[in-house]
Amino acid sequence: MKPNDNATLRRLTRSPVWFLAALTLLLACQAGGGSGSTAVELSEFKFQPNEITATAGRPVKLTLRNTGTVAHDFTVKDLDVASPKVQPRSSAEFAFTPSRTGTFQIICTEPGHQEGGMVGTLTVR
Ligand SMILES: [Cu+2]
Repeated sequence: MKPNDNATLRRLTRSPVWFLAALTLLLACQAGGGSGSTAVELSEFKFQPNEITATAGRPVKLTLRNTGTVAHDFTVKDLDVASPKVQPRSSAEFAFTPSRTGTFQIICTEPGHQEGGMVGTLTVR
């Protein structure tokens, strides 16, 4: 490597962009328990897992995987959190940041699904 390249490398590693990228990665890991994202399976009529814990102000990254035969979503009305609709045999990456602590109900807003038992609990500490 030429001296010039070293100087470029030093400038790059000092750049705030790298710091932000590292910070984002760190936060993502904390929210997802290491892999960066928590897998949640959606089907008729349940969330698996149906209990999710999070930290207020920290992003929660979910991979929503629909293993059922109709569309589902992941909604927490009290926190204004609503995922896009996930079609059968599809996955969607979905992230949100809980604004406050508490225990909140997760539901699927497709007609009849909440009533059918498609509910869960989000605990924000
Ligand atoms: Cu549903």
